[in-house]
Amino acid sequence: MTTQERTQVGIIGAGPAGLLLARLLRVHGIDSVILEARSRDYVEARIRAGVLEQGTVSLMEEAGVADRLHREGLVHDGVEITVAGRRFRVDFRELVGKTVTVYGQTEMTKDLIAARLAGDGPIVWEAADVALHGIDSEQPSLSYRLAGVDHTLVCDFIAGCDGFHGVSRPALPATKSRTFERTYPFGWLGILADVPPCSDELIYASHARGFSLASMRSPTRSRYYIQCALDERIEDWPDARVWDELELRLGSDPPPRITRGPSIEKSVAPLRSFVSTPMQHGRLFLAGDAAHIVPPTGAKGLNLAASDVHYLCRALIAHYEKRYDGLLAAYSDTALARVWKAERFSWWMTMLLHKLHPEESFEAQMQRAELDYLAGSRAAQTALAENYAGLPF
Ligand code: FAS
Ligand code: PHB
Repeated sequence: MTTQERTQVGIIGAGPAGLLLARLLRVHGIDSVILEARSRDYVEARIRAGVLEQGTVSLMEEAGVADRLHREGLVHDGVEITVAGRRFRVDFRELVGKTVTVYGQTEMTKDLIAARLAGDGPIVWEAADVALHGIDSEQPSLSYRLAGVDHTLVCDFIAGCDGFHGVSRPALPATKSRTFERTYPFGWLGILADVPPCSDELIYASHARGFSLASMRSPTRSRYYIQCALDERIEDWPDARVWDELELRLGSDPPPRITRGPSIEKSVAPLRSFVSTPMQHGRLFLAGDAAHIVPPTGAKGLNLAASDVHYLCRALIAHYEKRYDGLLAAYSDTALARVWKAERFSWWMTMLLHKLHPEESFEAQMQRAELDYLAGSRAAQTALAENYAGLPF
């Protein structure tokens, strides 16, 4: 027996993209249903991004879920960059009049789920075998299984917000899709610990031993990353070894006040640049990691999901409120214009700061020259600030 339901927008995925889209649609009176493969506990336990651009903060305000973000988020005017132990600061507020907000993706997800469940509409948790049907028709549908019962959700549009490993992107006709990809020969070992951050702002560090990043989640919770080999095993990195390596890589000018403590999460993530074009076909629209991935060096992944959602939501509102489909037709081109600039910046930051080349190679000299230029050039720092703080939507 199959149970049939109906909604205006069927959303696959309860990550930031799916949740933010659902919330913004609700604010404009548009119904949606979210189908999520995992449990609520699993989704709310994921540790991921930490830096929100002003545009993302504005979308959370528009969605009416920014109260805790404003109470607990840390507004940062800039970042520090350390090169072989020597540190300089890039002042976003002074250079481009913008700031970023440090607020974990985990918290953003919890805020959006709470708003959703307060009456916006259903999130179907642990929806199994989600499949897309009729995306070329005017009445696409999603089938899924829940607790052994087959369901069909008939909708006007499908939003594929199911991340890099989801089922949406493969549903686009392969003959009409092109993918662009760059993988990197290293990963990031991330550690989360309930210790005070070593600095008031983030520190991106380039060092002969490899890249490291000092970030945070709150005045009492720190998030650190070190560049590592792709095949690194977590069991080879006891906490003490991670803390020792961070002290070596984060420089000594002045030495950061690293407070040690037991890790509450430790993992290795690969880095990748990836874009699948176009981001739409028929009544299916991709948003977020379902369509593109950036290396986290530029803190763009979550923020790109937000700008995709901004464009898609604006287009759906025009369809329902004005019967105008021009923005829907232009969605992929509009979103990709911003995606490609963020892909470039994330690739540039990654190539600039990571140990990639033999010490005495020409490429290592070019890296050092670019870092030296960045350290002393207002123009170069303005370009970094403009991209890091977020290009306009
Ligand atoms: P997500 O992957 O977050 O969400 C997709 C959702 O769809 C998930 O809940 C998944 O369970 C669900 N789903 C998947 N397949 C499904 C199916 N078949 N049916 C139903 N549901 C399905 N970005 C940064 O800016 N800074 C960072 O430091 C950073 N660190 C990261 C670390 C890791 C390990 C990873 C994987 C990503 C990181 N990112 C970071 C990027 C990350 O934040 C993403 O950009 C962000 O989660 C994108 O959000 P979504 O597009 O919603 O995708
Ligand atoms: C994080 O806090 O997780 C973070 C911050 C900035 C980045 C990547 C990750 O570039």
